[in-house]
Amino acid sequence: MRFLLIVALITAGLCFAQPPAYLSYYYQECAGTVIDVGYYGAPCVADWNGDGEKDMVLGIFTGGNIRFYENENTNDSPVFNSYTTLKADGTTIVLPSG
Ligand SMILES: [Ca+2]
Repeated sequence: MRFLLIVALITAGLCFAQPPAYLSYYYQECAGTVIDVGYYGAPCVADWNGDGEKDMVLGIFTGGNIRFYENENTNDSPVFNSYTTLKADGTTIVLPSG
């Protein structure tokens, strides 16, 4: 009985599952210039400073720094004009790579 229930759930999932929808990509800019950190950039979007607008925190493989880009516009149309490098106790955070 349990086996039939599992088969029925899988079958229903296959029949009604929708294919994933992907948005097209775009290049994010900062002060009118495309942000290019080389290989293995690791972006994360979150309201970092608590003002209600989603910012971007970007880990950079080369050098191991972490940049903070404050969103100066809305969540639907973010604008980044500068960045700061994250620090801990006044010292720039450097993450080792490799
Ligand atoms: Ca914010």
